Amino acid sequence: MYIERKPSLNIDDLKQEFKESIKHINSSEEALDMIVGFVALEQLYTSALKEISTKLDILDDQFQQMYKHNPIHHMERRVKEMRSLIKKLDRKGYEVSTASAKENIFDIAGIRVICNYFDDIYVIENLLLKQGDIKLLKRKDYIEHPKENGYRSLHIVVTVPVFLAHSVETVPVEVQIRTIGMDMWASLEHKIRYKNSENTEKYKGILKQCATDITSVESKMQDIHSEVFDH
Ligand code: 0O2
Repeated sequence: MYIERKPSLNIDDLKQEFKESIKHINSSEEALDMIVGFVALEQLYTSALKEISTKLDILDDQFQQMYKHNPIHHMERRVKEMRSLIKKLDRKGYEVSTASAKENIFDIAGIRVICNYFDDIYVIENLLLKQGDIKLLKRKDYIEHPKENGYRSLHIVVTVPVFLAHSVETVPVEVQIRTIGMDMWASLEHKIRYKNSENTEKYKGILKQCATDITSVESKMQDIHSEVFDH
């Protein structure tokens, strides 16, 4: 099952909001070129997400067939909205252009893989990275090294070739792999942080405790599952 977040676009709002960061654009023709470029970029990264999703679906299906177990509970995927992409380029001091976005931003296409058990995370990672057309660009293991606030998840950025009518593009996709418990924690923490910074401080301690409790429950569940079903 996929949960897909669709980007929305309003050109007048964008012009107003990003007056400063796109002031190097002199004519409406150049502005139009940039918008067309960003739309093409969205199409390209959507295609890369489809390629990665299909690979993960196939692995999950084969696991079910071989071991009667689905490592993947569900997946969520999204292409970064143009507004967030421009904001990120701006925040990091990069030029606001499609060429700069392609060169500098690695999470334009993002897929979150929610696994049933802890071990499934590394099974999925290994099987994906073994594929000949997949290259690993970046890896951050926030499970082995959780963040100070309690955040846990495995992040990898991989490239996948996308075959177009007249060219082949190598496109980066950020894959976040985590368990159901880690996902539940991250969703609540993200919601609180984006809604209100006062609450972020207020719930910091309890959230960190929740992260520890979730880890403990999930590792007990993993042990039971391994004892009963691994042979
Ligand atoms: P969204 O809406 O999820 O896309 P960069 O990606 O360049 O900003 P970096 O250091 O490579 O920087 O990023 P990192 O550490 O790989 O993490 C980026 C994404 O991981 C975030 O995306 C979140 O989705 C998730 N993440 C990282 N830390 C936390 C955390 O403490 N709590 C939660 N809930 N999620 C986290 P964005 O950009 O925030 O937004």
